Amino acid sequence: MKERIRRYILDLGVDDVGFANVEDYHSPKSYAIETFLPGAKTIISLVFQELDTCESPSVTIAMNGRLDMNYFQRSCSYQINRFLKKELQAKVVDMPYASPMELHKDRMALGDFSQRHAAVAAGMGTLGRHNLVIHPRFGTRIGLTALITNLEIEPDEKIEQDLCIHCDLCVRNCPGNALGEAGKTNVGQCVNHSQPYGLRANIGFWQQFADSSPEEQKQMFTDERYWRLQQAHSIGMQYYCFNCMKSCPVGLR
Ligand code: B12
Ligand code: SF4
Ligand code: SF4
Repeated sequence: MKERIRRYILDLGVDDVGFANVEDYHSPKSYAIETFLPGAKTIISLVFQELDTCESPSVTIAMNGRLDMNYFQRSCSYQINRFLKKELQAKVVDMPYASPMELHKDRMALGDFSQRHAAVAAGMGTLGRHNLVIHPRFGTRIGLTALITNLEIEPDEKIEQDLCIHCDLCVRNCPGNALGEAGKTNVGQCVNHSQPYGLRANIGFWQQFADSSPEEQKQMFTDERYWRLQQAHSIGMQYYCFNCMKSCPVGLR
């Protein structure tokens, strides 16, 4: 059964797949797996290579490549879910790449489910100095997603070797100095650079709007800042920085 599932997934064009027993998923800050699927037994972790667009000096092109990957990844998740249900009568849920996520005041920038912890548990890589998962063949330039099922599938072995070569290029190339402390990403400093038109900027805009005269408010709508906020909002999350991904030399050929 496991090989049949693996073959189906790889034939879709997914770059790699690993299986983990739900008991081997240890992400203290995310919700218990049972809250997503009662009776869950296995996590299926999917790896998608990030396009070379992430290297583009144009952040628009970099983000466009990310969106291409996201659309493909969503389509694969849907097809795999349908396959497992139709062919193996399984219960399956697809776990979000990033959003949607439950939003609570006491859970700032926390996913309901941690794709990184799932990938590490499923033998898809190890954590690097940049706090991202490094895949043995593709390095850091990967996107992660997962499905959870009630099928019992033999887990893959975890990778024991440290794939990070500790060159510190990610730390030095972070424009926000968000990786200064090992094992911890400074979320505020990262967000300022990677999502300059995200929720924080949106709140700032509307606060200023509320304090402005009617004439100033009119001008605010003709400002590039407002247009960028609108575009970022329509995309969902528009990233302006990919430096920690693109500066990591592991897996580059
Ligand atoms: C919220 C979020 C963010 C937030 C906050 C991140 C954060 N607090 O860690 C912000 C906006 C800052 C962010 C930034 C980025 N993100 Co982000 N993000 C997420 C998201 C949606 C949730 C992450 C989360 O909940 N983290 C909080 C909890 C789980 O973290 P934690 O328990 O505190 O874990 C930390 C520690 O526990 C520690 N740790 C200690 N021991 C261990 C052991 C193991 C096994 C692990 C895994 C971790 C770990 O490392 C962790 C990182 O600080 C995930 C998708 C998902 N649902 O998983 C993507 C995700 C992590 N992001 C991703 C990426 C690529 C980015 C960016 C490069 C932006 C971009 N251009 O795409 C930057 C990189 C920042 C960095 N170097 O850390 C990818 C990572 C791919 C990979 N190769 O690993 C993910 C998995 C999206 C995806 N589906 O592919 N992100
Ligand atoms: S995405 Fe950019 S700002 Fe955020 S940690 Fe990576 S390099 Fe730093
Ligand atoms: S850039 Fe160097 S230090 Fe950073 S994660 Fe990659 S190998 Fe490790």
